Amino acid sequence: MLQSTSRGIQISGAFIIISMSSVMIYWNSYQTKSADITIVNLTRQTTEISIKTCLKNPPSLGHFVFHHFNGTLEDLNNKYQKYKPELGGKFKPLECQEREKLAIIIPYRDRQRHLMDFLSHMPPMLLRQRVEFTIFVIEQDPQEKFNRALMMNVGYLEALKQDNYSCFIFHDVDMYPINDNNIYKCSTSPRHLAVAVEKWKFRLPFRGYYGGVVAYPKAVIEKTNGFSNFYFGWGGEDDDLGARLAVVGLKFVRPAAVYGRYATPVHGKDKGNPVSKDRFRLLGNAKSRIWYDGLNSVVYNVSKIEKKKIYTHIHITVDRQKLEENVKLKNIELEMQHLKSSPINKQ
Ligand code: UD2
Ligand code: MN
Repeated sequence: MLQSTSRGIQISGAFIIISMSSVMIYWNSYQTKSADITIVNLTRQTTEISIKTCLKNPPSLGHFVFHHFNGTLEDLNNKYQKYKPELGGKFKPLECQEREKLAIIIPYRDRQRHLMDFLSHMPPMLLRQRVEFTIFVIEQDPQEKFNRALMMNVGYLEALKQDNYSCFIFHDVDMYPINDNNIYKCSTSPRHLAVAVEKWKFRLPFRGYYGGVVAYPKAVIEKTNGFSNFYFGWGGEDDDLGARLAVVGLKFVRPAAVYGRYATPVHGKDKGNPVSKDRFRLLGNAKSRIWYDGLNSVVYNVSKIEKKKIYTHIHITVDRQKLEENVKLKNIELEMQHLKSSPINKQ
């Protein structure tokens, strides 16, 4: 027999209390009733079960199609109302409780059409996957050349000011997964999800390609000191990720190509994001910069945080000169510490 009460469900003598974090079964020796709440006096025997925890292999459609979206943000707000997202766009699966909190970080500038497509395409898939997530759009103001990896650092730091996210997916705004077995959750290793991208004829362009979409658990981001702050303009910053991981002894893992499929609209180069002339030079010493060029030296200014109904939009200004000075200072500071702690100086 299954009987609902205001606090729980009674099943032939066993009482299940549904709490936020777990489901506890208490085998009761006797019960009393107070007001409309059943109070259960418990024996010592308690068993924790996980029927409320989301499954690792949620129901899936497999292949699902990307459609361009022609509506407005208001249309999407209405469409997603049934999922009851918290302000700022924190979505939780309705059927179960997910342990991992995912922040999707989108480096962004002036791609309204792509953003609307992203916001239309992603939440239904993520909710089918039973992911608890928030989308953070990190918009770099127009003064300086676009810096994708810097926006990733900012997104990580700013998301953590909002909640204790444990998994971070750094995502191009113009990439749309088309197989929902490509699960948007973290493992202990960093994951490169964009394995078969339309733009690259659904093949990896080269083995060490880490563009588009990557998933990092928090511990890995801390280990690599986030991402480099130096890649202004297009290119290089994705290759830099691989170099950082190699320094800390980690490698990307990937889903099977049949899952990691993405639709990509054709687009030109953006005005504020010319091909970086420095990228090969920067890649040349990427491994030695990891300790001082990253989360521990990033400088930026938050000009506005907009908590929208279905996502959070953060506006950032970057003073390139200040940033580069700070990174250099961090290098000097670390070298001084290193010298101080070297055996010769300790004598
Ligand atoms: C490739 C990679 C991308 C990145 C880039 C080099 C793929 C599928 N993607 O993308 O991950 O490594 O090369 O930087 O291979 N953006 C804006 N506004 C701008 C410029 C960029 O929002 O003005 C953002 C946006 O999220 C975009 C991303 O940066 O998706 C990458 O820029 P892109 O789309 O111009 O570069 P693309 O397609 O060559
Ligand atoms: Mn693109």
